[in-house]
Amino acid sequence: MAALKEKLAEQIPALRNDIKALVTEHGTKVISEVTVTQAFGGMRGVKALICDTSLVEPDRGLIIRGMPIADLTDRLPEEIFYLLCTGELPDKAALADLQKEFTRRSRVPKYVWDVLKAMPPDSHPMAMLGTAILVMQKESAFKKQYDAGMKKTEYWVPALEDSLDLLARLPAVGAGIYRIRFKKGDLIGPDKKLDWGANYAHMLGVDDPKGEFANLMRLYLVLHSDHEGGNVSAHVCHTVASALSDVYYAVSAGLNGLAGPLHGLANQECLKFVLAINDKYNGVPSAEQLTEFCWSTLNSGQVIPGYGHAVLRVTDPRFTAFHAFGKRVCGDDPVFQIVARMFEVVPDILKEQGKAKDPYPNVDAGSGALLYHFGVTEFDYYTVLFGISRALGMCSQMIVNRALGAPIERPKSVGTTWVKEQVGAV
Ligand code: NMX
Ligand code: MLT
Repeated sequence: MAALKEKLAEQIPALRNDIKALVTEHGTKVISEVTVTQAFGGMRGVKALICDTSLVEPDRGLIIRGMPIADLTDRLPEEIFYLLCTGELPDKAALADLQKEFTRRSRVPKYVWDVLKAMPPDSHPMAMLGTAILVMQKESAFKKQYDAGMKKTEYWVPALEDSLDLLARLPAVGAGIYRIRFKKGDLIGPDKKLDWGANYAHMLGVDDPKGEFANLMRLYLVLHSDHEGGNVSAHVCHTVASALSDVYYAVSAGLNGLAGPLHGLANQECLKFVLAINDKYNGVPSAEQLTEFCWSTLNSGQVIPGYGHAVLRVTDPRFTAFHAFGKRVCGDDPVFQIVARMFEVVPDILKEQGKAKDPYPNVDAGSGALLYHFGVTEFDYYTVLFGISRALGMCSQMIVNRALGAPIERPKSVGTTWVKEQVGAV
């Protein structure tokens, strides 16, 4: 049995007993309430979802299984996946075993390339990613075993199988989408000696004489891996999976949410914004010019992409990690310098405007400038990178939820009239 599966098999009985005891002993206790503002306001802050893979603290940001993301930036994405699933970093043998699993499962079926090549040439890369995943649904081990008859306690096993298959193929699928969609030439095959992130970098075909692009890809894939359970993509994925839809259906659904400009697409919007500034001022603007640009954006009713967050109330530590990477690798690049100048001026502007509850940069504020520096200038592509990383989180959440027997999601909705009656507003 592979190391990750063995570790999960060892942990799951105790986890199940723990939750059973918690619900039996404390099931009627109240952990959150819902106000009218929250019900009409996107359920912000309502604590009604369980996610044990990671937590987002408003004043600290992402914490994966008790470890702040800032302490994990030198790790490989594969290690993060193991950590998300089990709560422990893998030892050398377990990591090598997981990497072997990914290599063994990495061949992308030819029909995926046929479908991608048949899509309209101006398809958005996120539509291509979702399609590529959905078209592989017929491979699902979960679907096959469910149809054959499977006990609920076994659900996590084919969910893990499907997750490993999907994650193993995603770097090749993502790189293939880049090369097909932006006419970069033939597909580049995997190099079996490389780790998950470096292999993705290799298959994209980006010139990387110093290996820094591979480093950026590893960092990128670590930083975007998970962000607890309430963000749009994780929540959608969980809801779809709760109907016992398999990993392929659930992850592609989650990615459709990630493709929205208020969520993962903000990284492409952000670079668009930075390049518009670069064009307008013919390079890095002064603080005054940038302030003027931001105010005209806000006054025309648009958001400043890459700033604000539904949960965070401090600079996103994932932005801090990208910023540090940029300072080290491309501090003199004007596009990076615009991102750095925005970090100096935008929080004060948003504070003065007084609308955004979080005036600080989020993960999307700086990642595009780094990709741009390495020649990945097609910013429509950026959310695919986010999505491939976030598949680590979506899959690990699903494996854990299957293990714990999470039920079908079905909260109660009410109408506006009911709310009015409830609060005495009629
Ligand atoms: N620029 C301008 N206005 C903003 C911004 C911003 N960056 N962020 C929030 N606001 C506005 C927001 O539109 C809302 O206005 P209104 O009352 O007119 O509807 C008001 O401030 C209050 O919003 P918040 O409660 O602070 O934010 P909320 O939790 O609703 O939304 C985001 C969070 C992330 C959707 C929001 O901050 C935003 O639109 N940011 C820009 C897009 C972005 O960077 N998204 C990426 C998020 C990270 N990710 O990868 O998913
Ligand atoms: C994420 O990484 O999913 C974003 O920061 C959005 C969120 O957490 O709501």
